[in-house]
Amino acid sequence: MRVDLVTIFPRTVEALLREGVLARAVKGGRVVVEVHDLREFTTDRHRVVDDVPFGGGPGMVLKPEPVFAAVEHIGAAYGTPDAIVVPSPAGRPLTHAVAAGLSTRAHLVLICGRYEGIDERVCEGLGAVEISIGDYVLTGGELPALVVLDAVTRLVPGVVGDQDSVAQDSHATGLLDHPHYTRPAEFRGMAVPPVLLSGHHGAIARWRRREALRRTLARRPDLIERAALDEESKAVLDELSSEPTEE
Ligand code: J9T
Repeated sequence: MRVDLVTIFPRTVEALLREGVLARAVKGGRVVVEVHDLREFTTDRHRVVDDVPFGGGPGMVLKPEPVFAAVEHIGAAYGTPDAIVVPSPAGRPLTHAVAAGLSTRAHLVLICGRYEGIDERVCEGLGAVEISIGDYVLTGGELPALVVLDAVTRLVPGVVGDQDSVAQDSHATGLLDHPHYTRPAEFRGMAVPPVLLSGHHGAIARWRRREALRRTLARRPDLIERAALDEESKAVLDELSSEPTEE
């Protein structure tokens, strides 16, 4: 996968890309990321990338010309991208399904906005899709662009060593993940649930499913409504619904 990221903070983004799983993916050669400085695509002496909004109001809007120039430069050098993503609080929510869809594309462009927003003609004229990482506003598109990049690249085969762990993650299954424990078996008076020490794989699998359902019911009941549950999970859920909740 090739990812071109356009930002007015190329050095900050590059520093963040040098660490962690993302860095390993990049080093392993499965994902190639190039960071582009939006100001390089301005034509005026002051390298201005924003302007006041038509119609008035607070804040500044990212101008369309440098963004189009950056995307055209990327297209000329590396071919037309398969998707152009603009992180925006007004976008469609980033979900596992959205990340999985993007992870099958060979070439992505991420455009980081600042200010109040990006001129609407970027999305209209470039066919860019706006994606939100949650119901809150940030000061810039760099962190959400890296969130999108992280969520997408870890689904690219070979980026995360153990694909089984990726398949069982929270949200990949449609439910929140069950709790995890490691040694010691008792820590500061808190014991690991005995079933996990039993070596009984069937019982462990049932406990994990029950705890995943318990958490999802308590924290994200909206996910329960959408999850495709088998009959056994539905029966467990009925039991849990009549138990007092702790969370
Ligand atoms: C400037 O970008 C944002 O504030 C942003 C982007 C993506 N998702 C959000 N929830 C916010």
